[in-house]
Amino acid sequence: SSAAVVETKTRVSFPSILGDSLRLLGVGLRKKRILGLKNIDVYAYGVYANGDEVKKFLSEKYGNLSVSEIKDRKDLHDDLMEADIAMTIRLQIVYGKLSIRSVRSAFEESVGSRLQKFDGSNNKELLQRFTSQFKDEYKIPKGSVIDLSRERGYILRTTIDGKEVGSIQSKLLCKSILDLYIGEDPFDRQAKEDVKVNAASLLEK
Ligand code: DAO
Ligand code: DAO
Ligand code: DAO
Repeated sequence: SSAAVVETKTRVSFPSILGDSLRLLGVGLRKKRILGLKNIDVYAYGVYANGDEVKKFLSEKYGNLSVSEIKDRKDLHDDLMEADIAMTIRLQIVYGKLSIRSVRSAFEESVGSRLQKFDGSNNKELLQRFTSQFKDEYKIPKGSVIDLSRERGYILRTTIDGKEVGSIQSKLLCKSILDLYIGEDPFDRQAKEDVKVNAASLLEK
C-alpha cells in the first residue's frame, strides 16, 4: 500500500515508498542526552531498502527457511548490512536548535565509535572526509529532511531537502552508519526489530 507510517512520539510521517523502489521497513527516534541531564529528541528516522534486492538476496541465501527461522538467524544482520543492497536512512529533524557544529561533533562520537568497532581505528581521515561535506553555512532547522543513501557499489550519498551535498565511496563508512540504526546497539530498538521482521517478510511477497 502507499500509506505513510507515523513515528509515534514525534508524529513525523514517512512515506511507505521512496522513489519507486525503496520500501519503508521501520521508523524510529534518535535522542541525545545533553549536559548529562535531559534527553532531547533530535530527529525521527525511517529505514528504507530496495524490496526486490532484499528479497533476491534473502531467497538466494536462505531460500529454504521460513520467515521466522530467517529472522532469528544471528548472521542476518551482518549479511544485510554488508550486502550491496540500495538503502536509505531518512532523517527528519525535530530539534529546533541544531548547529552544524553540534552535528559534526555528535557524528564524530556516534559514527567514530562504529569505525573504531569495525576497523580498530578511529579513521580520522574518513570521518573528516564525511564531515567536511557539512559546510558551516548550511542550516538544518526543524523539519529538514536528510537522506543518507547507500547506493550500489557502497556509495554513501547525502542530500538535504532533496539537494545533494556530497557522496563518498566507502564500505566501512556505509556499514558504520547503518550500524547506528540496525546494529547491535541501535538508537531505537523497536525500529530495528520492525526492520528485521519486515525485511524477512518480504520473502513472502
Ligand atoms: O548542544 O544544543 C545542543 C544539543 C545538540 C544535540 C546534537 C545532536 C546531534 C545529533 C546528530 C544530528 C544529525 C543530523
Ligand atoms: O545521529 O549521531 C547520529 C548520526 C547522524 C548521521 C547523519 C549526519 C548527516 C548530517 C548531515 C548534515 C549536514 C548539515
Ligand atoms: O542483531 O540479532 C540481530 C539481528 C538484527 C537484524 C537486523 C536486520 C537488519 C535488516 C536490514 C534489512 C535492510 C536491507
